[in-house]
Amino acid sequence: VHPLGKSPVVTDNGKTIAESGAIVEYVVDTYGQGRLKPPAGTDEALRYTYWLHFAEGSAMPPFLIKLIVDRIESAKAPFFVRPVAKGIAARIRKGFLDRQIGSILDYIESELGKDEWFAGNEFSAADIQMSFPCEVAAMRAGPGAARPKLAAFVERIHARPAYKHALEKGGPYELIR
Ligand SMILES: N[C@@H](CCC(=O)N[C@@H](CS)C(=O)NCC(=O)O)C(=O)O
Repeated sequence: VHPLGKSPVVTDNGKTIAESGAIVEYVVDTYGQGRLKPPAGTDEALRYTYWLHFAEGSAMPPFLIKLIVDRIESAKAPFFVRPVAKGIAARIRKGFLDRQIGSILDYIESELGKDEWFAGNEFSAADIQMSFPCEVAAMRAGPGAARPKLAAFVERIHARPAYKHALEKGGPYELIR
């Protein structure tokens, strides 16, 4: 098990690998047989690497901060602390978070307008890695969201037989609101 106790972690051939991006790269390199990754040296390969890192490096952190800020706001606290906590949470949200999340989602929406998938018109492991932040975003935005391309991307991911197979094997999961 990983020392930080986080998921996902996989063990394969005596090697234990943590960090979703590293796991995806390991699986693609070990079992992909050239699939799920654009050929080296192409523009698509550059986009592939970019989105593979963007998912956990840039897209997820603001959502994590939002989760913490939401928790601070709803945490049990003595009555005289509560307004202070709420005030701080509101300032972080208004002064920073809403804008950050909004611009990341607008950016993803416009990028998804270029091609069917993140690294071009072929499905790749970058889409697998981006599916999690997009799913979080779509869930928070709710149905009929203002970002239809992002919502459609999540639907395309969910419709893939491999995604359904993974759910059958691993069981359903629930995202924290
Ligand atoms: N950047 C890491 C994030 C790992 C992570 O934070 N995983 C969450 C679940 S999605 C977790 O294990 N949280 C439990 C904890 O932090 O104790 C990755 O991509 O693998």
